[in-house]
Amino acid sequence: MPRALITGITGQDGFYLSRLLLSKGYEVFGLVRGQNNPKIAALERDLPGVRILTGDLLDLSSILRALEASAPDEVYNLGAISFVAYSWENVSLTSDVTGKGVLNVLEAIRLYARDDAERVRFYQASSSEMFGKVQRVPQTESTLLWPRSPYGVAKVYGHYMTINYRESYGMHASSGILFNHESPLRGPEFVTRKITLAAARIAAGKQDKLYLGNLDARRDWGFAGDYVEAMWRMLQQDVADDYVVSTNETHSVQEFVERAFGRVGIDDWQRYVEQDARFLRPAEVDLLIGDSSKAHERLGWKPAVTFNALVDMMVDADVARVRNAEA
Ligand code: NAP
Ligand code: G4F
Repeated sequence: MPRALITGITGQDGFYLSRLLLSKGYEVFGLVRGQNNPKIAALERDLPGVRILTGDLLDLSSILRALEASAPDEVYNLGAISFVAYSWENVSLTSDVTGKGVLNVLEAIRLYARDDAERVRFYQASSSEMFGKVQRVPQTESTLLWPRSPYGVAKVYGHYMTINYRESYGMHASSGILFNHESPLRGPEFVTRKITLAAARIAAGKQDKLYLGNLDARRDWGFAGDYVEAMWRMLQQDVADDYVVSTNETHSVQEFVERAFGRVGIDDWQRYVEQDARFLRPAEVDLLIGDSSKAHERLGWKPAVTFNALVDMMVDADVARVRNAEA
């Protein structure tokens, strides 16, 4: 039975990846931080097969202990401070967790694996946010990185550190450059879930307005359930590499709003949506659109869920939550 250790298991991708690996017969270990983290109960309820280990990306020795306890064949580093807007308010913490945390995991694996560096395969959750002020459209694995947020800068550090450990020590370390991916489990601070939750609540008469920042920003949005399959496929390759994972389509925040409100029967969404300067960013990433040909050709991966199906799935889940008085 293969064994996997996942950091960030309490997050959106942690759920979908655990479920995928459990369905493939893996023994799955999840690193959870903090004392009595309330998310542990939800994890035990939703993914009863997962074995929980405590540790923090800021603490190399805790990662080393987790490696010794789980003896993994594969490590997926999904843990991060992942909310871009928050990264300007907590620059140093974001750099430590989202950037240096990657080094801590790589170094812990190197120390743990000793003279057999390839023994533990490593996945780094890199991000299209690294392209920032995009230098080429669409973005590929070789597009110049130009991050526009402290989060993006930290992810660039983690990306290059992953490549450096692969080149320096022969580690099987891959970096997945994933474009935005969403699901009904997306945190409500991210724009997609903020919109779908508001649409459901407004339709039910529980909310009056939705306040948003830049409606013109464009993203390449896919479904998280599809994207974790690409992570796993990367670690099944004989040779580690870096891959863009995207739908190769771009849509504006406004298009997302239109579709979400239309799904709950509201065509005049302009009556409910207002721009609020609090949600504008010091530096914006205006346009993201990926070219995932390499993942398609080498991993045999392509996304199944379309933009419209994704919006509808998220709206329907929030309508059900509102109906059940969960939101
Ligand atoms: P998420 O839902 O925000 O989950 C982040 C996870 O990181 C949570 O489990 C969180 O734990 C954990 N974490 C935070 N600080 C930590 C620390 N100091 N030590 C250990 N764990 C810590 O993120 P996601 O959407 O699943 O994304 C997964 C990864 O992919 C992240 O690295 C993200 O930056 C990256 N990524 C995401 C996207 C996307 O569109 N979703 C795109 C590209 C890359 P708590 O629950 O305890 O806070
Ligand atoms: O949903 P967002 O906060 O996601 P963002 O910044 O693109 O980051 C997400 O995707 C990255 C991959 O490219 C990940 F690495 C990262 O961890 C995260 O998962 O914002 C999307 C867009 C932005 O342009 C933002 O300015 O929506 C715009 N937006 C407009 N109004 C808003 C709002 N974003 C948020 N969160 N809240 C608003 O009210």
